[in-house]
Amino acid sequence: MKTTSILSLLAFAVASHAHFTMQYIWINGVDQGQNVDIRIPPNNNPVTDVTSTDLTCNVNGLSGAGVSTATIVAGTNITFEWHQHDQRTGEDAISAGHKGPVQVYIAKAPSDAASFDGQGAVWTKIYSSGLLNAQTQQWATDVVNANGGKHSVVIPASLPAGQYLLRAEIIALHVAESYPGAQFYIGCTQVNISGGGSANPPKIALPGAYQGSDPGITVNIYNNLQSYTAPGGAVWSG
Ligand SMILES: *[C@@H]1O[C@H](CO)[C@@H](O)[C@H](O)[C@H]1NC(C)=O
Ligand SMILES: *[C@@H]1O[C@H](CO)[C@@H](O)[C@H](O)[C@H]1NC(C)=O
Ligand SMILES: [Cu+2]
Repeated sequence: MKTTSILSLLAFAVASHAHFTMQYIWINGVDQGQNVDIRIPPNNNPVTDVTSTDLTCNVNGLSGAGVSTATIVAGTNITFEWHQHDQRTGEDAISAGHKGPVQVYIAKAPSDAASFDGQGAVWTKIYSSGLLNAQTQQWATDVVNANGGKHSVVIPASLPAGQYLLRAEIIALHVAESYPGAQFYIGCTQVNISGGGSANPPKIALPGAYQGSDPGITVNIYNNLQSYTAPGGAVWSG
């Protein structure tokens, strides 16, 4: 093969596997603006080491110094919106080759959300969507892509009032047949929840709960996969 065709193949491979970040939140359908209330990572690369503190809130995500905190009431519908680059149109929101589950976790800060590092068993899973149709191999990521990069969660009304980190996660499994391979895209937003109740939901640690050997993390999705179990356990529905 000529060098030029190798180079164009490489360029295609890079372009078709471009990465993405969580760039907007919407509160009950109202767009809050780009990167508002969000801990912004330095670039759109995924995290691949499930033991790294980058798994919590992406690279540089252990502090929210200088990041604003949204004020919401319990029961609010939060929409997360992801993009490959600093643009909302002109390309796939998340590149179509990235197949996998979409999950949302929430963790209550001991004091304010901006100073919370999210370490320890503090995270409750409130949303998970994975392999939606084994026949057509439709994944949650396909729905996010078709929906302009957006997916939503309703904050359980029974959560106690207080400040929280909300962590959205998309796991891309296109090169996950060996570990490390699965790509963790993570976006954290800071919210101050009023109203609420007195629930004490189950909690896991991130990092901590995920293992490289989890069947939802090391998996070949191109072998007629019939079912998929996302890492992190069951969804708590409030
Ligand atoms: C949350 O809001 C989005 C955007 O407005 C909407 O598409 C979605 O259906 C809502 N979800 C629920 C459960 O209300
Ligand atoms: C959080 O929201 C409550 C209720 O709206 C408000 O009283 C409180 O001042 C807020 N805290 C911060 C730090 O914004
Ligand atoms: Cu990518």
